[in-house]
Amino acid sequence: MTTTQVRAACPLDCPDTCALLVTVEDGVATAVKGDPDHPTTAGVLCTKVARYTERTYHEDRLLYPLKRVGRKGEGKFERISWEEALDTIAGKLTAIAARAPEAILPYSYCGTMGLIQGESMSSRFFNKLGASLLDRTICATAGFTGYKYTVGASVGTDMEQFQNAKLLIIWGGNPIASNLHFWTRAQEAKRNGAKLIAIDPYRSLTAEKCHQHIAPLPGTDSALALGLMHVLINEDLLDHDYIANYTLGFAQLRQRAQEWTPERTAATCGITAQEVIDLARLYGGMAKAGEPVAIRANYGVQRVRGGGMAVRNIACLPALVGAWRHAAGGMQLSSSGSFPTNKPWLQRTDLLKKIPRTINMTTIGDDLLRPASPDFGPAVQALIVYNSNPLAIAPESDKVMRGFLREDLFTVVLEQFQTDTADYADIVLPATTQLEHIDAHTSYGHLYMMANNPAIAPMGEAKPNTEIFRLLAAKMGFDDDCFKESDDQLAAQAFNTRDVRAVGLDWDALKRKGWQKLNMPAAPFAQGGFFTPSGKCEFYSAQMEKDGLDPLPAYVPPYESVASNPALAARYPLAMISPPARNFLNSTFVNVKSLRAAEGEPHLDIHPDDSAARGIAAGDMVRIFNDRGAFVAKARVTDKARAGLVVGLSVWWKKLATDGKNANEVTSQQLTDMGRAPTFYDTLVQVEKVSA
Ligand SMILES: Nc1nc2c(c(=O)[nH]1)N[C@H]1C(S)=C(S)[C@@H](COP(=O)(O)OP(=O)(O)OC[C@H]3O[C@@H](n4cnc5c(=O)[nH]c(N)nc54)[C@H](O)[C@@H]3O)O[C@H]1N2
Ligand SMILES: Nc1nc2c(c(=O)[nH]1)N[C@H]1C(S)=C(S)[C@@H](COP(=O)(O)OP(=O)(O)OC[C@H]3O[C@@H](n4cnc5c(=O)[nH]c(N)nc54)[C@H](O)[C@@H]3O)O[C@H]1N2
Ligand SMILES: [Mo]
Repeated sequence: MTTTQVRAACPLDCPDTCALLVTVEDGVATAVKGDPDHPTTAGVLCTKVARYTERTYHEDRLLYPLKRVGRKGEGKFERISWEEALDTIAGKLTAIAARAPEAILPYSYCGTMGLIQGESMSSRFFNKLGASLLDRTICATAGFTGYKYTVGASVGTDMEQFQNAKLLIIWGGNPIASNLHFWTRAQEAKRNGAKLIAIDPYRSLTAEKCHQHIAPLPGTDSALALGLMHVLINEDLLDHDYIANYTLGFAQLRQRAQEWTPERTAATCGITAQEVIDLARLYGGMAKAGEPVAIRANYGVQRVRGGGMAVRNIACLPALVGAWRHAAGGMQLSSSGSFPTNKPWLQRTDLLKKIPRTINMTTIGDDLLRPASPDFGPAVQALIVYNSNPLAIAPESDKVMRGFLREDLFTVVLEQFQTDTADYADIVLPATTQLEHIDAHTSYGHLYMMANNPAIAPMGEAKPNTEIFRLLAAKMGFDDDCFKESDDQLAAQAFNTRDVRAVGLDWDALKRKGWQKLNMPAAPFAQGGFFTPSGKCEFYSAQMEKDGLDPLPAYVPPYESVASNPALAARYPLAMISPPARNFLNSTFVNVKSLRAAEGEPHLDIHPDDSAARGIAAGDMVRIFNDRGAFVAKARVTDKARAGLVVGLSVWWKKLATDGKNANEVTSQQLTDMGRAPTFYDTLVQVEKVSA
């Protein structure tokens, strides 16, 4: 028997991007372990990825191309050859492109975060074709935009510093579930005497383990940040030197913050004024005493109407108190902006003959149902889905489903499994997993460039995304040289090695080692150097004004809440959020039996007051509904959900859920204040017991 160890990288949409060691015995991957030498992975994997071989060798893996033989959505397919599949697709796309190439739409997100199996050959293909562009907003663009206005780029505290912080505010994140290796460092900080505070409307696994939990109403974080500014300014818990040298617009901010007394803040957020005052005193007081105070801000605050502003307001706090002076202070939203990549070359944007229209992936429900019009252009006639499961993850699911049901829509799905979305395909193409293909990775939580070596041969007739688009390009007669580049050639040029942060990077060496840290200063903004137009932390943003936004930190109320929409709340009085379940990764892994067993079945956490008022007992099946739709879950009566809030951990595969539906039946397609992002956690519902 020959046994080898292959260096790989976790492809999942998670900040941790772990370095993996894959054990291969006679061509079979038998174990996936965390690389003990990689400083952030430190030999530890989450339960999901520790089971990556279970997923790879799953009996339901798609191994051959399929064509639909039943009705759309029914899930009846027949095996066909690659030749037939590619001929069918190329024929359809060529005919549609001859009339209107923009009628073709790619739909993809982060099934893999790889630079190569994500958007490289696929983008080249769609750019050459002149297909519609996809605005990839489903996750992070609200906060990204708010942070960019304020700080300039997605750069922040290095996660390898957090163990040295003395105060850690975990704001809208549940790292025990979704950022495990940060949590390891937070615990180390705790052992070193740090105080941990969670800000989350729900007592998540993480909030439960922090010293303090502050539970504001969903969508009110921008107000909470303003209230904190009020106290910091009025009690002079400021770093005047830092403000004078490295920030812009303090005088205007001071004035704005006066509007946000602790009492007004408390009333808006549904917390006490004392909580606002105490948090500000602790944060500003410790900073003033020279202690490192850090904020780990995450996605929980972004999935509401004011999601962009919430992140912007939070991002003002470290500059006010001078927390950026310490490597272990400051704030991390995402480290993605630290990586110098060659995306324009990988994606060959220069192949575009003109700039096509852009369709927002968040509003795919509406856009698939939209007829041709001068405003919109042609109706979508062909949809190519890869690295995504829109039937499960996109909001207002009933509309998404109705769009996918259109008989005149030609749908191709590249997948590893027969997902809810694959059920609606005309052609399904089998895709390889991370163990079967090559890739290069950045991270949005740490600062390492990563390489993924293939550990095993492709299963069945599965092919990497890149290869599928290469073959399609050849079928369609695209003969540019860029369609001939191999994955290894692409990966070798994925990083910009002329940039100081990646200088000296050698792809072959990276493949052997697995990872290499970016060359970056430990405290990125200790002496200013923000990436904004002014080079300062912008409390006042002229760019926001140009973009039609309030140039100062402001409160943007939710679309749907008791306070902001009483008429709607009269019918649908409960706020619903649907954050990630620990054992799933968005909708990935829901079909892995051991992980699904750990989650059980779809649940709804409901406060005892709210369940009692509705005659609901623990374990009852309940129907959660609003004007957009309904789904069923099993009630868990618990004060983890504050009164007025219900929580349905997500994202379930519909066909594996109790009633064939999931939380996205009730979420809306309304967009955030900036970044054109979804508002998954800005949803009012009513809940009733399901009669037997
Ligand atoms: N196990 C696991 N890990 C994951 C994922 C997964 O599905 N499962 N998903 C990955 C992806 S794609 C992402 S984007 C990240 C997301 O991971 P996180 O950034 O941790 O974000 P969420 O899990 O969306 O939300 C975190 C917390 O925000 C709270 N929250 C909801 N609304 C609000 C609000 O208005 N204000 C505040 N302060 N808190 C609020 C929720 O109750 C939840 O506990 O995790 C990644 N990691
Ligand atoms: N209600 C609610 N909805 C949400 C969220 C929420 O918190 N609540 N979270 C939102 C967030 S943060 C995000 S990021 C989105 C995530 O939405 P998606 O990015 O669509 O994520 P997944 O549901 O994990 O689906 C990814 C699919 O890609 C496939 N895949 C993986 N690798 C490959 C590959 O190499 N090739 C091909 N062809 N396929 C591959 C997987 O099998 C999987 O089915 O969901 C959003 N939806
Ligand atoms: Mo996400």
